[in-house]
Amino acid sequence: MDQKIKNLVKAETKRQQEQLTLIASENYIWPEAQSYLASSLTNKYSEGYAGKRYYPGNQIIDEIEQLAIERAKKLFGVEHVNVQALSGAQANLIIYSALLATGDTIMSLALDQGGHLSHGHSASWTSKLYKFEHYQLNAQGSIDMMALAKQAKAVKPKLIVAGFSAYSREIDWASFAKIAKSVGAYLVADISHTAGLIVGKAMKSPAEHADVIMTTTHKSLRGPRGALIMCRKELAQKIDQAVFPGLQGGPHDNVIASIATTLALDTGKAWQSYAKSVVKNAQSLAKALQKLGYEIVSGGTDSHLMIIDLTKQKISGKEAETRLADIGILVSRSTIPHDPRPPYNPSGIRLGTAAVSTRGLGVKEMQQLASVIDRALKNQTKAKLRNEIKTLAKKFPVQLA
Ligand code: DSN
Repeated sequence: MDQKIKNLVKAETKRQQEQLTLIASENYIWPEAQSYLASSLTNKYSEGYAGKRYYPGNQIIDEIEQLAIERAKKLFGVEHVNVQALSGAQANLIIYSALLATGDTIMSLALDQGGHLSHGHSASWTSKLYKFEHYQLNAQGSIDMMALAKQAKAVKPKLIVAGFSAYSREIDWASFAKIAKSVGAYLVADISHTAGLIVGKAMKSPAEHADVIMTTTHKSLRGPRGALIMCRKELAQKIDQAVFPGLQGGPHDNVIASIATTLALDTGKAWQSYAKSVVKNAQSLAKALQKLGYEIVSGGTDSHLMIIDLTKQKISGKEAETRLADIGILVSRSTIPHDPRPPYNPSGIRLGTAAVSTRGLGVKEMQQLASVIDRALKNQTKAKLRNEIKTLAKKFPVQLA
């Protein structure tokens, strides 16, 4: 037995139990879905797709992958699904490579406005392969659709990415589709953050508007770390070939089984009520923080997340992240629109309620969290606040393996 690793995993499990994560991209995997990650499926090689593999012994793997695909198709209301992409950043590169030639123009939201690294940030390989033109948020922190339409006409992109990592509002999928169509561009919806809320009917779906939809599976969906690429039938072959053999080798079959189970669990009234509680909690937390004098980018949220602009408080995002982590609340530093500070030490923090809602915290606890956050940012006694968070976490245990 590797006692060192065993003890470290035990310590991490205890940390997760005793702290509260408001990191918007984190959640707790369904315990049953987690169990399949450690199954015999991890031993198998299965390059290719059901019925056409490059290794023998894949009849059962075929059935598992087909189940994951069928469940995703039904849940998201899409025509074709690839379940093999290993992560979100990888999946985005796969999509670009499937639909574009290198050097083609992509329009997306820049990282400092809420986009993702793989949406063409200069540090991401995506920006070396494609030409990115970033659209902007307006002064209120929402997407300026009029400006976007004008820009699209001017730069004539081949692809437009909508769907973000640090943007709290509903996305006008129909207008995005109209703009993309008007310039002959593909519309790609990156719903990595909000997929669980969309299938829980707490947010609008891009299914009838986007050419391709990408989501990671470990955020609001509560699955293992992985990704789904969904598209219209006509694009299926391009996408599948870009995954394998284009950019990946053997799929992680243990993860695919775990994704299949996750998709079965993310259904029905119970899931819808979870999704609603995530949004309700985010809105309550945002309101409570506003009452305490904090500025929320765009004035609120329609989703699980919010960005707090700490300029007025004269605390950097990194400093706020440290102060809160010190008392057992995890948030992530975040740029604010048109941030004068760099991404490593930006002007804001991003908070999300998916994980705390999984633990069962509700509106009442959001008021308490807002008050603790305020007191921590005002540097009140850490020991007392740490204790308050530990007690709250203990009251809402989460099933961890
Ligand atoms: N790291 C994820 C997030 O926090 O949004 C995206 O990759």
